[in-house]
Amino acid sequence: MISDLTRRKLAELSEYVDKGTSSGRWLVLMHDNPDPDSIAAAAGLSKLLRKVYRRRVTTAYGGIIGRAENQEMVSVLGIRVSHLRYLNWKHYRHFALIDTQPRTGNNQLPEELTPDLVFDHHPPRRATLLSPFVDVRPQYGATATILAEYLLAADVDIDKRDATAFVYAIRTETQDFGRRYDRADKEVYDDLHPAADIRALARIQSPPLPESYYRTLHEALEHVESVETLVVSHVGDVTQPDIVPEIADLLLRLRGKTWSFSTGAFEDRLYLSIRTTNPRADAGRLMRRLLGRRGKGGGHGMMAGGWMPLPKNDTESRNRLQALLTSRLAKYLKKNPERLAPLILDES
Ligand SMILES: [Mn+2]
Repeated sequence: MISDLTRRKLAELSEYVDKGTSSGRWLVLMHDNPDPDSIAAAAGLSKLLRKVYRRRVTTAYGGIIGRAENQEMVSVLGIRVSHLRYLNWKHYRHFALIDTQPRTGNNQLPEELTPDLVFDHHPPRRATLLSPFVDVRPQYGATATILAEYLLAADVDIDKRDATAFVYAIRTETQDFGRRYDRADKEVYDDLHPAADIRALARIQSPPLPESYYRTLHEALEHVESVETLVVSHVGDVTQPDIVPEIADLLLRLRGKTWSFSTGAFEDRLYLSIRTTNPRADAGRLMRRLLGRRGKGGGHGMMAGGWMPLPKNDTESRNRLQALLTSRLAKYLKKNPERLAPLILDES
């Protein structure tokens, strides 16, 4: 089940960590607003560094763990993660980026720092190649799959909590294998599923939700617009940015629609999310085109995310920006933005 590629990369990693690094502290850094994939993968890498290479490791993130499900995952599984605001970069000798890459704009690694290790499944970027050890597999559905393979190849014990985290990561990241995935994702999933805690999984999947969740959802549903197969909704200030992709996912399930787009404001940024059901599409490229030089973002073929600065977050200028982005996206998708019309949801 463990591919030759993983065995080769593990040997390369051992060579690098054993001979190319000091015994100083490691910082394993996830992307901002970490999702289950980055949380499980980061926990996996931290375990590998501790158990196999006897290194001292801190697992960290920037932004917020926003979704109730993700907070539940961390607390139910007792995963130890620290927010960067409580850490000092100077205390760390070595750095690893996980489920993200240098200069993507979705992690807090300072630009002048080159990470020792990069593990990811997003399309490879030029800045990543400067790192001494890189394992980027864009064909994989989840970064967690890569790290699970390393632990298996290194014969590190995968306990019930680890197995649960990996299973949940692969499930959410591939939307229960409804999205693009590699055979490796399915193999790791099938291998670890019997060891996972199904009660914990159930709790993680349906945690209590805050009122703000329903409030934002209500606002989003009140403002749905559509032209042909594109469906769009924008909201104002949100209490956590992860609700924006959640809205895009929900809209994409509307019958007859193949593209969805949502945005929402958090602090001084407008967060954007694009989803499509078209497996041949390149949502990441569309997102970068939409953001231009003003924002940062990217993604895979069928899903993409990003943000742009909101210098003025008053309702009027925000509305104007949201309308402009919608009409631009409609044009990219060869749909007439003039024909964008509200979707009336209360008609029976
Ligand atoms: Mn991921």
